This record gives sequence, structure tokens and C-alpha cells, in this order.
Amino acid sequence: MNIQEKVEAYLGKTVAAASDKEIYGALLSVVQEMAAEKERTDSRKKLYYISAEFLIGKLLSNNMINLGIYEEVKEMLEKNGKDICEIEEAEPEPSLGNGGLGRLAACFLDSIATLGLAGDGIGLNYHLGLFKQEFEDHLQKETPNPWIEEKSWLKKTDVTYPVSFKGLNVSARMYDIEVTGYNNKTNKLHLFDLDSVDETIVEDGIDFNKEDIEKNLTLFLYPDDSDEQGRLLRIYQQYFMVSSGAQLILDECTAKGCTLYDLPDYAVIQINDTHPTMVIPELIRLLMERGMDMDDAIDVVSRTCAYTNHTILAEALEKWPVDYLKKVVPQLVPIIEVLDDKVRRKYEDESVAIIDRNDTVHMAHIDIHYGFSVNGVAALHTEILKDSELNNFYRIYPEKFNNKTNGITFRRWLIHCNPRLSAFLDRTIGEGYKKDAAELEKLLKYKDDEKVLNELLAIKYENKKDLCTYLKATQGIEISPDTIFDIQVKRLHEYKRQQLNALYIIDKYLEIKAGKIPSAPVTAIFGAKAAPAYVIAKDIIHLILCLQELINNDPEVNKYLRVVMVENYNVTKAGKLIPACDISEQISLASKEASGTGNMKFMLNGAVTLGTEDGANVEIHEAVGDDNIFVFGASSSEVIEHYAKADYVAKDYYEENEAIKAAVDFITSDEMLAIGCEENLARLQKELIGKDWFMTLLDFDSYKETKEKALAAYADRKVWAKMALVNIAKAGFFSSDRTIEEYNRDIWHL
Ligand code: 26Y
Repeated sequence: MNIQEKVEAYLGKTVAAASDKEIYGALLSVVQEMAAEKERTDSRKKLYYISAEFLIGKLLSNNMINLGIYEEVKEMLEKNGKDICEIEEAEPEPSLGNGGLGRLAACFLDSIATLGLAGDGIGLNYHLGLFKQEFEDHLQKETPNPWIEEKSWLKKTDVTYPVSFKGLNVSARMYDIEVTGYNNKTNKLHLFDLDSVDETIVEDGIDFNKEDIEKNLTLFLYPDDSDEQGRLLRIYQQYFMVSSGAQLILDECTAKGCTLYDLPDYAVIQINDTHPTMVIPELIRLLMERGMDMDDAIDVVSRTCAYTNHTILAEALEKWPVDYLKKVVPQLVPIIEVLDDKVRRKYEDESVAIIDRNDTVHMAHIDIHYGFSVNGVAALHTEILKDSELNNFYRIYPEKFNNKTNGITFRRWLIHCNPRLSAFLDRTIGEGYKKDAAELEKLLKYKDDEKVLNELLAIKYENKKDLCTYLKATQGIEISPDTIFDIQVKRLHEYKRQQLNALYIIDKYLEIKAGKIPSAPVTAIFGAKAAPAYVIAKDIIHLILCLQELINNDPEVNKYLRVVMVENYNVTKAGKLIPACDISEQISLASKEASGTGNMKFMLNGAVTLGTEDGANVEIHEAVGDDNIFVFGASSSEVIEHYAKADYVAKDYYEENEAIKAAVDFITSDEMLAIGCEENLARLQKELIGKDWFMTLLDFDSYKETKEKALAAYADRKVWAKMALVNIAKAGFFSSDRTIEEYNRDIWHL
């Protein structure tokens, strides 16, 4: 049977007569069948990547690319009067993640399978995922995102595991999603769930009864934790995930002949940030239940688990009061106490203890003492961990620390999201880059080739036109492809400094109003979700939405400047925004962004970075050289020194710098208050003047100056195209295939 016949067999009618939704369903079945027929990876030792998030995005096209049928299906659909993009629209996006950490896990699964390595994901099947974002009265409103339909990528299995909480025994059921590698074998993503979970308990946005664990356990990713019930629910979720995962791992290993004493020869567990840390005491508990004595169990587990750190923000490193653990998982408490006791006997240093003097458990400390590897996610980040943040641990265990600079899968972030660019690459440098990303460097040969440079500009222009059409259709917003597309899309967080970008926009607005006409028109595009309980982050969204309203409706200004805040930014929208970008905003306060991965996606798609020397920006800078990136701002060592000396005073910058003062004052101007809400705007303004923990005002001048340079450089189209070309050519290092090869070489040894 050819593809059309297969699809029509599922449809029970012709492709031409079917709806987009029906075709999507039929293609899903065809792909699932093909994936099931593919060979599975198989080796004695297997990787288990445990993560609270897997931000996989829509899967149909990605799977078709990996199975090698994408072009064939696309042509078949065209022949029948259907457009593959419309079919893609019919697929709901699973929102099983929040940002970089979750998307990294998804890129890793793709690369692990592509390299033919045996490695499965373990996570949770959140029914409503991360909330869906809507804008109402220029504010973020959260609503549920039910993504599981009758036909979905999830395959319900018969595998169940008992999980015990204090006073509550439940049964975890495993669901599987096939992970197809690019032209290779397949792996699985195992997502655990509870049959009794009930979506109807959600009301009024995303509120629900937090105490009814049997009904709420896997409803949402990151339920609101501003009260104790919310925090306890997070512990319920984490333990449910790791206990089921640990039982699965032990079952699979024993089935392969593992005696449990040789577990490290059969399994390696990569712990993605601290969210799955309880897998360590839980595995120890399970091994003891199966007859191992405690010291042996601790030794075996310590040689099986490895930890990845994704942050240096102290407030994001998880700590749980022992009391909370006693309320939810009392069976782990004596084990954690022994783990702490052993550490205390060996090391006097209080700062490396597991349970501190306030009876709080430091989850990262469990990972570092009882795992065999600790890795950061970019060179600078790992150095900061070693030198300051985790220095006390580094001095004890220098051999455990290693760097694995993040990467992204080029299948999704180039081949799928930018077919124009990948077709151009196919005919210019051949298709080898799809398996070996380093081959992108072949492009450098053309850096002075006018025809090639013009082609790159034409591709960017077409992608920008597509984005204009999309934003008009989805949000009713009109922008022009003849302006510079300046894009900042990522989680909303003060350290990422969307507020710095917003202050620049205000400054520009005031300049235009004062008669200073910019040399080139700019469209500033944002996309970001704020955690529901993060007040200032939501105020920043409010500020941007008010600026959008004010500026886009002012005929004096909107010829030169427009602002767009994309609603419900997600993987699908990233795929449409990134290929259309001219300037990639990566403006975190130096030292705070562990790596960033959006920066890599933009680079690969020919955008030029405007960024601080932070995270992987540093490595991007090294790769492209000074001439092909715009770098600004205080260095990480300067920033770290400011924190150490506590000598940064935002108010001084506000009072001594006229432009800063004018921009900050404008937040509560009559124009803004006519549109927005005084409470939100005034609170944000006060925060910027009185605290500004992430030093926005410190970098304002240097940001403005450097951004002006970038905007001016854009005018010389040939020079700009050459910069874009160099960025694409040098992106090979940031393939997640490279990252995974390093994980395997240094940590997993599969
Ligand atoms: C609620 C709390 C426990 C929490 C929830 C989510 C804490 C952290 C996170 C997510 C963190 C995250 O996404 N970190 C990002 O990981 C990326 C992949 O390594 C990095 O590129 C990025 O710099 C980092 O912010």
C-alpha cells in the first residue's frame, strides 16, 4: 500500500473528501503503526531521563520527518487539494513543559533515538498541562489547556505500579509515546498517570480543590504553590513520578538479568534539575525492600544517578521542610536522615548538609552527594557553579563536576520550522548537515557570494511575510515585513529582563514624540508566560500590553515602531516566530541565564544575537566572532561582585540618568494610566527604582547604545546577510546530537 492508500484505509473515505481533523487522525494512526514496526534500541545498559517537564510540541510533522515520509505525505496531500500546514493546525499542542528545561528534555529524546542509543524518558501525564495564557484587559489570564483527545499520541498500557502516600495508596498507570529518531531506531517516553484524576473539579480559570489528591494529582504542571496545600501537591506529584519510574527501572533491569547489585551496569538515571531528586531515596528504599542492606543500596544508587543543574538562582533551588515530607512521604524521611547523617559525619561544613538547622531538606545536596556526576548546561554556568554557587561541593568532589553545553534538535528547529532555509541548504551545501551538523560550516565558502546572500535575504523576507499573515489571523495585529523584527520570546522572569527591552521601547517612543525619527522602523515582538503567582512578572506583561495598545494606535509613532505580545507562546508559535527573526534578544543579567536554548534556535535560523555575555551566548560569541553578534552589558564577574558587595543602587541610576528617569517615570504617565491599571504599573515602577534585583538600570545605557548599532547595521543588507550566514554556518556546535554524544561519552557510557 502507498501512503495515500494507508491513510484512506483509516479514513474510510478519500483524502479529498475528508476534513483536516480526520486526515490528522488518520496520519497519526499511520505514523504510530510505522513507529511500532521500527526496531527498538536495545542494549544491556539503558538511560532513563527523568524530568517533570517534556515540552515535546506537536508531533505529527516531526515524526513524519524522522520516519522519512514527510515530503511524500506533503505531496500526496497537495495532489488532493490539502495543505499540510492546515493539517498541522488540527493537532493540539501538549503543554507538558514550561520553558528551556522541558524543551531540552524533548530535544534530548530526539537526539538519543537519532544516535541509536537506548534511552527512555520518564515523566507525568498532566491532563491540562501548563496553563493556557489569554490576554484580558491587558492582563494575563490563565485557563486550562486540555490537550488529550480521543485520538492522541499517548498509548495506554497495562503496566501499573503501586504508589503509597501517607494514608493513601494509589495505582500509577503508564502511558507511552513513541520517540522516533531521525532515520534510526525508536525509544519511548513513559508518562505516569492516575485513573481517578477528574478534570471537572477545575473551575474559574485554573482553580481546584488542592486536597483531593486522587482527583487532582496529574491535572496541572506546576500547580500554584503560594500556599502549603499547593506545595504539598508538588511533593505528591514528584514522588508519584519517581516511585513509578524507579519501579519501572528495577523491573526492566531485573528482566534483563540484573542482580540489583550490578544496577549501574544496566541503568543510568539522569535527574533533570532537582524536581526528580526523590528518586534517590526512593530507589534506596525499594532496593532495601528487595533485601539489600542499606549501605549497599546507597552505594548502588550513588553509582546509578547523575544530576543536571539548570540554575544558579537560589530561590529556584528546591528545599522542602522535613515536615512536608512527613505529611506526604514519611517512608523517605528516615532514609534522608541517614543520608544527612553520613554527610555530617564526614564533612563539618554546615553548608553541604542535606537537612539544615531549620529542618529543611536541600534537594540539590542529595543529588550532589549521592550521584556520580554533576553537570552545568553551558561553559560559563559550569564555571560559576564550580567557583561560587557550588564551590563547597566542588572542593569535595572535583571529579564529579562537568559541563555539557546545551543543544537543540535541528530536525525541528531547522528542517521542520524553516523549510525554505533547509531547502536552500540542501542545494547549496548538500544534505549531509542533517546527520552531521558540523557540515553547516561548508556555507562559509559563500560568505561573499552575492547570489547566495540575496537568497538568504529573500528567505528571511518570505518567512517574515508568513509571520505577518499568521499574527493578523490569530491576533488581528498588523505589522509589516519591511520593518526589523526584533524578538524576545522565553519564560517571563525578571532575570531575563523583558523589562529592559520595554524601557528601551519607551525611550524610543519618547524620542519619536520629541521629533527624533529613527533610521529604520522596528517591530518589537514578545512572547512569554508568567507563573500565576509571580506578581512582578505579570506586571511586566501588563506593561508590554499597555505599550502595544498605546504605540500601535499612535499614527505619529506606529510608522516607526510597533509592539506585539504574542498570546500563549508555545512550541508551535516558536516554530513560526524564530525563522522570521532579524534580531534575537538574549539580554539576561550576566551570570543568571544558565544557558538559554532559544539563542541557539535563532542563530540557526539566521538571526543576529543582541545579548549579554551570559550562558551559551558566550559560546555563540566565540563561535561567530566579534563581527557577527552585538554584545553589551556588565560582565558576569562584575555582576557577581555587585552582589557580593551589595553596592548596586538602582535609585542612583534613576536619579542620575535623564533617559532612564524619563522612561521609568513614563510607566505611570497619564497616557499609560488611561490604558492600564495603576496598581500594576506603580508596583513595577517602584520595584525598578527601589530594588531592581536584576540590575536593569545598570545595563540600560549599554543596551541602548548597542541596540542602535545593531539597528544601523541592518541597513547595509549585504553586510547583514553575511552576518546571518556566519551565524547559520557556526550553529553546528549547538546541535543536541553533539550534546548527547558528550553525555554518553562522559556520563552514560551506553
Ligand atoms: C517551580 C520550580 C521548582 C521550577 C520550575 C521550573 C524551577 C525551575 C524551572 C525551570 C527551569 C528552566 O527552564 N531552566 C532553564 O533550563 C534551560 C535548559 O538547560 C536553560 O537553557 C535555561 O538557561 C534555564 O533557565
